[in-house]
Amino acid sequence: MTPRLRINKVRLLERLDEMARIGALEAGGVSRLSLTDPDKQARDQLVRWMEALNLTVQIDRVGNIFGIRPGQTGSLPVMFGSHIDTVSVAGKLDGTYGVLAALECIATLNEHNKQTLRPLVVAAFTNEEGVRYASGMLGSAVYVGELPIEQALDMRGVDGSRFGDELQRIGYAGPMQPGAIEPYAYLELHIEQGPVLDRAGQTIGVVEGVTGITWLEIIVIGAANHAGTTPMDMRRDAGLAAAKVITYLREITAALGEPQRATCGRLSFEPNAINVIPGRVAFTVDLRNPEPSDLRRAEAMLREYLQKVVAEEGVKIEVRDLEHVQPVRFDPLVIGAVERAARRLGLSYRPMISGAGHDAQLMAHKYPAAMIFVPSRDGISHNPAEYTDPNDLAHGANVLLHAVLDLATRH
Ligand code: HGY
Ligand code: MN
Ligand code: MN
Repeated sequence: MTPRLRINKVRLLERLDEMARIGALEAGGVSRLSLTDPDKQARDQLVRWMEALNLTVQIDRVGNIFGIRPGQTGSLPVMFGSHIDTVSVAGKLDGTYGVLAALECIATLNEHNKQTLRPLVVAAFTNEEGVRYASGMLGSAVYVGELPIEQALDMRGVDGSRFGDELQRIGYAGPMQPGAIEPYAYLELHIEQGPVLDRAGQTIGVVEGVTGITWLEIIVIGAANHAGTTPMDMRRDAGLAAAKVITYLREITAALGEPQRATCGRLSFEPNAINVIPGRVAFTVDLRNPEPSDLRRAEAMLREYLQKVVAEEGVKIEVRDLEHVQPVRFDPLVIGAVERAARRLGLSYRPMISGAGHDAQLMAHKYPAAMIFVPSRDGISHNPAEYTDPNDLAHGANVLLHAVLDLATRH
């Protein structure tokens, strides 16, 4: 075990800055929705960096990108990475940090000419965020066989585009069968995106599991009508009905208590005119809980309340299931490698459960996996104000390096 090995912080920060210039927004932050041109540019940049590090690059049929470094044996590889697509107005760290830190680990091993027993594979999964194609963690879900490839390729984006066509357009419809590389273990380094480490003043999150996620789209059908002439008792106001449901989300979280979360993130009115009662409203609900039975209860409470609103407001309501991701508990062997690395590096650490979804959550459904967190200042993420102290970025990358070495040097 080469305990003194450390990543090169300056090189990591330079790559992060270079990647943040791709899809940079005037007002700050980045926007690289999956399969858009900025996503393509970021993918091209990643592939160039992988090739410069002598990694063999493989692309699979849903655009997942893998950089392979041979081991001294042909045993199952240690895979580590994350995603480089972003939400619509993002910071520069969510996902990208985990992929670029993985590259930095490879660069460090190369320059010290350090071989590992097991091959190493750096991974970047397609469409983790699910903002354009509303099935988050799509690339990893296909990878572990939970989402059929054809269903993924036929998926329609919020902009009406077809996933498979966009993948072809940007040149990332690869030949490799998703799942062709079976990892011995999968590790993902990620910013926490919440306030726990920052508040506790601790450096490393040894992530032991990830919350469950339910994404729904709710369509309310009422009757567009005149805002002035229509008496209040004659309305079928889809806007008011939607507002009641969105407000009810707080009653669900109050009833279930922490760590139940409920969010309406996307809403559209039709015809969206100041003097017309909305005839149709579409909005999303994001429910989260690490306890499967509580997540089911939250969803049941919501569906029951929808019936109440239908009766009260004389509207019709349709519910579209966008995504149901099971909560996971990670593998003790991989968690142990993370904890040993943090301890050896003399870093403060704590066990945690992730409130954000991650590709590691899908990978854990099939392979031993775990995650490493570093603090997010004020717990902010999915926002250009997302920030992690550069020293913490380096600490996280060193924990990744040593956890990978721990796993890659064992039979
Ligand atoms: O939504 C999530 O939790 C993740 O950021 N995709
Ligand atoms: Mn992420
Ligand atoms: Mn995210």
